[in-house]
Amino acid sequence: MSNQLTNEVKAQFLAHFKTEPLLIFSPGRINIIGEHTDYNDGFVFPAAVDKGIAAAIQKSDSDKSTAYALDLDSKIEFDLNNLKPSKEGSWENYVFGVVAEIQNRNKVVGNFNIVFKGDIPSGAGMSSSAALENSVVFGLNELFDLGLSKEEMILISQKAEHNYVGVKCGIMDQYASMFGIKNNALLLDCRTVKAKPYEIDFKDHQLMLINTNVKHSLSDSAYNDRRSACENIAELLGIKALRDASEDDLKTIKDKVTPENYQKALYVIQENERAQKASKAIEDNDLETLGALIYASHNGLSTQFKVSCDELDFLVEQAKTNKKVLGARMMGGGFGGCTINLIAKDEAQNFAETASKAYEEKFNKACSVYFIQLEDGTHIVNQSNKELK
Ligand code: GAF
Repeated sequence: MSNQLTNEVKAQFLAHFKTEPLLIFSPGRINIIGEHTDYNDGFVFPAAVDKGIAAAIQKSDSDKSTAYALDLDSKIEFDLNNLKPSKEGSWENYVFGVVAEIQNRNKVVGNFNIVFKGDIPSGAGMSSSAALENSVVFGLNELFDLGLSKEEMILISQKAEHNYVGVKCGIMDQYASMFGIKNNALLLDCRTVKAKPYEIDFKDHQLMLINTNVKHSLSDSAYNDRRSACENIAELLGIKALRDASEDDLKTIKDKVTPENYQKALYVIQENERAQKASKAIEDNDLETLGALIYASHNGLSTQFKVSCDELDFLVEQAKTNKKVLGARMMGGGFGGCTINLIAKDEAQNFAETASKAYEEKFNKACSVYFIQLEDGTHIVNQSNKELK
């Protein structure tokens, strides 16, 4: 967690609203494997990280509420009794959506002020959206004694994203951001919304992210299209979700779906198996197998599910040329953002440099490398910036 971020939002809050705020830190996430499986009721393997959103929040006596996005230097005043989604792509939809979804649960939120800032680059595929939603719902729950459990809070965050942001996301991002555990990844069963923590210590290997620094447009609509394609195939199969299908089941409807959608469903079924196999590989400390599963995941995302892009494919190909990278794949929704790499510690710096150079030569723009720590989920930060239990 960045103390600097927390200090900054606190200072800005005091300067603008002259009262002591409650400070929240809500992390972004990585995902080791299990991509686009969450909304198919399947398994995912995310972890909260040391990058996220710091928020300063407090009740207000005014008849309006205010949200201030420090990164964008954008401030908005709004009426809690008249919430509607703003235009598509507006940051305030994350805040409005959370408040509206709390209200939909017949809980009463009074006026409040919030100042927030993050250190997750937008479009990196590290869930800055879920981090923001969770910081808002967590803060409001504290301030207004709403009595919401963490499980309820993440459902509110997810609904905000569905109904105000327009992305029909699964539950992975909100879950990982809220329930993250330091030094652990969480094997989350998205049907039961229960996770098993796995301590991550790869000894002489580590995880490293490389951000393509691109986010191709239409990614939200392509995401929603993928989700409906999966749901339609589940319906054809007469099952609740693709999690319940085997490859043999899928063959029975091969002539009823397009070859493209068939491949997408096949990818989901296979990825769901890979996520579970990955947890076994981690238990056995079998990093070769884990790496191979990660490469296979990327191959499926790129050639079957079709959510990769040239920049991501290029970085994964670069990884494959280096024997010390055991696995690499695109991470998150796709169409840009980061690759996640499982790499020997003694090679990380060298690969970061060679991959960055090759990327710049190929695309004429820079990528960014992140070495991340796995951290706890959304929490209150006390005034001396020590985390409260
Ligand atoms: C995005 C979504 F928000 C998640 O729910 C998940 O589907 C992910 O893409 C793909 O695995 O981050």
